[in-house]
Amino acid sequence: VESSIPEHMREAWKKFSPKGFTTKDEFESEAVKHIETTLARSLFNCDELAAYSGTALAFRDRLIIDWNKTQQRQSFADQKRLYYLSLEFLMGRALDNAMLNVGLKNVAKDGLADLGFRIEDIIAQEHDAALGNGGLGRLAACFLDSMATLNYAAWGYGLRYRYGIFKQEIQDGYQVEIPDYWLDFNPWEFPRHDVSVDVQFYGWVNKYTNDEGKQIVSWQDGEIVTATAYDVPVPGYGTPTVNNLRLWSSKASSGEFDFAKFNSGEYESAVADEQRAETISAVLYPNDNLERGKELRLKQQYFWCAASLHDIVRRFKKSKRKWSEFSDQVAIQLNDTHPTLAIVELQRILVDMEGLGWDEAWTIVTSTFGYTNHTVLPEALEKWSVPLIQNLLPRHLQIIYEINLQFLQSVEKRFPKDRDLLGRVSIIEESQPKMVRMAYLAIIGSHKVNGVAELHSDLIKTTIFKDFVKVYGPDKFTNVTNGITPRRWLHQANPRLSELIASKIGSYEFLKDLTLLNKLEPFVDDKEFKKEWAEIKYANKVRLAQHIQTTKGYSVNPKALFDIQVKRIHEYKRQQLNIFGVIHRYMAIKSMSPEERKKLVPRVSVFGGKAAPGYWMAKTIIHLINKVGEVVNKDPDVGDLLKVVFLEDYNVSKAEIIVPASDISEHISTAGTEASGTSNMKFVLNGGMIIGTLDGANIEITREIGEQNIFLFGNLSEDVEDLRHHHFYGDYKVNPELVKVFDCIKKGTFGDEGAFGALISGIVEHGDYYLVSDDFNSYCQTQDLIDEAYKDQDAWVTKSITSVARMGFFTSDRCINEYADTIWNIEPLDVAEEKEVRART
Ligand code: 73E
Repeated sequence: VESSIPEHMREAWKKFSPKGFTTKDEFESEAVKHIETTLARSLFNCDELAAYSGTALAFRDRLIIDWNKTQQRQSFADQKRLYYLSLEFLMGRALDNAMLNVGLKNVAKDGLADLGFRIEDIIAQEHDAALGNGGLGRLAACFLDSMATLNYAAWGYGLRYRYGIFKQEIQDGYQVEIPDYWLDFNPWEFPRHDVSVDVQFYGWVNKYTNDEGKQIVSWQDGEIVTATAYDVPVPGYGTPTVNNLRLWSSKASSGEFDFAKFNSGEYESAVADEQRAETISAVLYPNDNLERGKELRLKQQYFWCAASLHDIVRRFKKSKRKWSEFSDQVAIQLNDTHPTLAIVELQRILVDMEGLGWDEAWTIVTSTFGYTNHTVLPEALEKWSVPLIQNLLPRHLQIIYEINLQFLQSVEKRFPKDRDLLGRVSIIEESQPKMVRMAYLAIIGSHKVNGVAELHSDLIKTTIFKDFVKVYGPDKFTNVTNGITPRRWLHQANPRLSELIASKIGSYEFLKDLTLLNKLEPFVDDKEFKKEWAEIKYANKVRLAQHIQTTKGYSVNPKALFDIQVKRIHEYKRQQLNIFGVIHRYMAIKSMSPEERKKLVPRVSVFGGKAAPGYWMAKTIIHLINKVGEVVNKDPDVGDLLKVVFLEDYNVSKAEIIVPASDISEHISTAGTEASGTSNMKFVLNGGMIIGTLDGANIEITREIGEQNIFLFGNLSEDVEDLRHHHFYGDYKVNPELVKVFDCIKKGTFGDEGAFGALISGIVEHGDYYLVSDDFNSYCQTQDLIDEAYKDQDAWVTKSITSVARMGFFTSDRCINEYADTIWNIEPLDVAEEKEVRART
């Protein structure tokens, strides 16, 4: 590794380079130093926020040391790297995670106690980094954790949004969105003002032949926006590896913010230019599983892809290797189609800027990229209008057409008689206006395409991408079932359970090799162990009940069955089925005698999740849940037997409280619609049961934990199409029990009945696309089975322990190793030596 410091002067550097604290005293000294100097506060005005800041800065210093070393080690090792391109990284809080990963949480806890603070209060000061919508963004965060923990040389590339996902408030039962400005104090990011890339938009394409007779293509006279890098350290668990997440921020390029404009009196227009540039990275689009084709979104996508690609290419060029070795050094994974323009951009760099021939360049491109599909929902599949791309990225549109031409010619050669096939696989949809189908471009530009759970990977091969299976053969398509990091979703969220498990199986090794959980199974009949297991679940429920008390202002009984559905609000996820089931239960209770009521299992139904601001039907579902809660929770006939709670502003840090507290969680999407789901894994790993459909990863969870340990219901994905058809053309009748629920709503039981009309008519009159009525019976019956099963607490705890013991497969470590072996072709870096050095010092 090169250095500008002469050899004989390096001793001084080495002597004084910081080692980082390891003891309680050293931690206190570092934290107090930061509070008194960096923050200019003192003993007399150090509140919890200042204590958080001091603690975070102390841990940050420690991370930076390992981070710098990791980056040096990775440059030196000169191995192939993986770049994970994702528009979303839903990281949540960093401090707790950093403390656990470097193994110094107890040191900090004791140190903070010395200084007069409780560590939980300090951790709770941190603002979530909420640069994502839901499962897709959180998956990216779990992947970063696993890649660092497994010592892969891997970088994340994303956008540094000034506003993450909005904060949700409920007013009068309605969702209200509040902007999430989160950058006031963010010790976890490092601006790299020396790392920037100029990105061009608009302009025109100039083609000419130069003096040597060579075809030159130049894209010129566009607007330039500068991308500046902000780096976030990503520590692995129990390893010196700290990887890098690079987020790009936009600002007007210095050329653009033109002093000439000032001088000629155009001050306002100069400022306006500046603002327009900054708008690109200003806000995360708050839509989950929905694409709306907004120009600014396309600008975000290109801005981020171009900056990342230029950064990657710049790093490769430093190695002075031949271009043909590019894909031996670089693997790029596309998290959904959002970064598909990276394919076009790399082709442009190689052909237009580096002068490679088209075919040579295209071979490099296709061996570099892998594409992960996360959804089959038609409204989520990205399509961009040709005129929009033509205007914003004129050269890229030409390249897309060229890619399409070459591809279609190759298809025509292999299937000369199939004219329809050409139309079906064309990147360009021949509509008015024409559209670019991003998923097709991503498939054609990648060497592997994967789905995120077995059923989903089968579905994409037989439905949306079936023509591409015909063209490429089945081997281009593969499955990598999603996973979650057990560090955050077990050890951090549920420390007592993690400790109990460690005490039984002898160590915390299971956090690095989750299959070791199977060592728990021999203990399923251990009375004392079962008692502690149940006590921990109860304590977690008490904690959630306290959270409900402080945020909602009413109490729920922690002895009741906690039934939880937290995820984005979406018709396909069917929160409406859940709330209709709750109303059904409410009506049943109302009709019972006091004696009958005594036999019931008390239940708390917890909902949480955000609706996209423009998704009116999802907002109506939130409204209904809240209105049902208002009525049920104060009904004296009901008392503790049923409570309905809508938790506001569901996010990662709240999930860490909610997930460990469930008895049952709901994963009830219409079969075939939820690609994987990942919270299903989190809930089971924390000892909760699932009520679910045969959809996404529920199917593999069932296979692993056993059918007797999950509550499945509903129609199968292979029957969905026929059922939908039947709704329109058969003798379709809404389930009579559901009709009673609708009548109850229409009577005005939950206030203004008109407010919920669309929810009902969608089912009764408009074909019930999500099969709520078809699945209602089976759903309610299964809920009854759950009540029965819950009465036998001993058998319930057996199910819980057995399930946890069999969840080893669902770690994101397994998932990342599969990507590394079958898609990226990368090996972990050896850090044994580094660990030894650290142990000695
Ligand atoms: O089933 C989940 C899956 O577990 C799926 O809906 C989600 O990705 C998770 C992780 O694989 C997802 N999100 C999006 N598409 N699939 C999406 C689409 C557009 C914008 C934002 C998110």
